[in-house]
Amino acid sequence: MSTIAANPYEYELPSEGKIALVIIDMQRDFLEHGGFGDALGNDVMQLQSIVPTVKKLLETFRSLNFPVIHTIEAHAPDLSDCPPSKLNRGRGNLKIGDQGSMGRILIVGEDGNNIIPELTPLANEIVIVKPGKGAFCRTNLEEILQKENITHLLFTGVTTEVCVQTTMREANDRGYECLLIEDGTASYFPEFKTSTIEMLRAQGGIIGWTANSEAVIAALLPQAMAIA
Ligand code: C5J
Repeated sequence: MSTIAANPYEYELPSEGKIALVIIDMQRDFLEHGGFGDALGNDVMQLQSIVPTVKKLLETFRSLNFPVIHTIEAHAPDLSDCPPSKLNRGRGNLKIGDQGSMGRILIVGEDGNNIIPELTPLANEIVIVKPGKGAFCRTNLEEILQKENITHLLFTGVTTEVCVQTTMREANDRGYECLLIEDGTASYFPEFKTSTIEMLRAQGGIIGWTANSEAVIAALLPQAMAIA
């Protein structure tokens, strides 16, 4: 049985099901000036540092022909999928649906809603457009995972304590074996990232595991040799 060196203990790679890389919300809205993150008063540069690591993980999964799932937080142009509780929260200088420098904030199809160019999905990769923080809420993600026989999920993306953590908790409750890649996730608040990592893996891995990208890649590459 192959394992990833992880915390709180080794993470076993699946012998029957499949493992997928989940890249949460690496979209311009959160990583660039003029988007939703910026409108809420955050320093978007905090999130840029993980781009090379996520790209390396993405390239590793692509080289192995393993499934990749990208998510995008987005709403319909008429905001019919955006509850008032979300729309009216935050009190930033722009609200969801307002016109910003990259188009309407957090609206599907607008420039700011695109995944950053370095991580643009390939045609065969799964893209989940989600109106909530969690990727299972009002999407067909669970159906896709079942259909593809995906049982193990490795999480990257932004922001650690909001959409990444919410999705990992949703996945854990649905029975998926979840691991958060520590250097593949970022927050506008570094201390929130640290706390999230600690709370997810506490109590013997109550929500799942954490590991760094080097350990993940080191464990996966021999799989490529086995496949070849
Ligand atoms: C937020 C996200 N922070 N992707 N979204 O609103 O974490």
